[in-house]
Amino acid sequence: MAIQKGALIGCGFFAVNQMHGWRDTEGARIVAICDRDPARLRAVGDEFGITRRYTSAEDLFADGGFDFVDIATTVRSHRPLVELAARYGIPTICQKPIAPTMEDAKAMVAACAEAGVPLMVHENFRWQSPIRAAKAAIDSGAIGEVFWGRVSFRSAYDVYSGQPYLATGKRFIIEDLGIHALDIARYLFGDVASVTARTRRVNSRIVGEDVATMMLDHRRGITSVVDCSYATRLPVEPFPETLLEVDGSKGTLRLSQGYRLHVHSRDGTEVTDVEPRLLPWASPPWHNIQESVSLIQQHWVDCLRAGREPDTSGRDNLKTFALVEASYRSAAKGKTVPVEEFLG
Ligand code: NAD
Ligand code: 89V
Repeated sequence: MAIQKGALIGCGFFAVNQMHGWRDTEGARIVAICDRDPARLRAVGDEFGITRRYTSAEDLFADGGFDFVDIATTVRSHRPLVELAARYGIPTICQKPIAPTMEDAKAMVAACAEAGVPLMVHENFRWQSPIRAAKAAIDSGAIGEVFWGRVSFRSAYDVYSGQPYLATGKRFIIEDLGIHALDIARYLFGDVASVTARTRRVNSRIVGEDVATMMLDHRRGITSVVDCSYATRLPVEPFPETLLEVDGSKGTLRLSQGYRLHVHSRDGTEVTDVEPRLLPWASPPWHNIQESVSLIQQHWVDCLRAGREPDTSGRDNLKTFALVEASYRSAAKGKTVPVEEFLG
């Protein structure tokens, strides 16, 4: 099988994980990188031995010589870069959040569809191995028919030092972190009809909300609560673990802190250690997220080769992004918001 050659745009904080992930990915390799900041371009180019370096995405695409592009820039540049890739007919991965608005997100998905190029959103949290272990346990039928769930991410970890832009945006935790938890809720419990949300800012040094609670009415009749906080000081800091509670007709599932998966059914309680692998380049506590980067990137290459739509395609991700939009609208209006308002 031919190796898929990739280009990566945006050599910042998170892209380093993606570059490590690409080194591990079977069937792909990065041949060119781009960042408008020459210092960041040099740092990543030198660390990963990439000699083709660009400070302009237009120049990168004009030179070509790659089969896909991985866009790892922050949200404002996602639409122009995805549309540029579509104009060049290049299959594209775009980091989350897909866009700042639903209008932009839909335009990006439409541009790729019209150009006939695959678009995957780098929505990696559902690729975390503890989340996949929980999904496999639910799908095994061990806890029966699910009727209630909770996806929870509560922490006081200083995310602002690595990602200073998180402190400055009008929107914060739902758009940046809640988006992952909302996607996990969709992954585990199915698509959502309506959302009721409440938000708060506890940390006065940031602009956006750092606490959010969302109640989701899933189309399959399941109710779930998605809650996230960066203002929650706990005796043992859980960052970046997403915890789960799932109740079913025959039992319960809990993914608790320390990567412990409890499946309780009539047969008893099984407790499994589902801590993710520590990849050679990974550094705790980030290893959970870092492993999921490798897994989603391998999924991309496998889908590209098989001509299959990725699980978190642009099309699929509109349904997750609609939950973000619905949550902000619900919190602003103090009302339950139908998700259809954003997808129609
Ligand atoms: P960052 O600011 O550290 O890096 C972004 C880089 O992109 C910068 O170096 C900047 O110069 C470059 N850039 C921006 N626009 C560009 C353009 N038009 N052309 C070329 N270069 C451009 O940001 P980050 O923390 O690495 O975040 C990047 C993205 O990754 C964000 O969308 C963020 O939400 C996402 N992210 C995802 C995860 C995850 O687990 N999936 C974790 C962290 C960050
Ligand atoms: O996913 C993200 O974009 C990151 C982090 C994992 C720290 O929340 O901001």
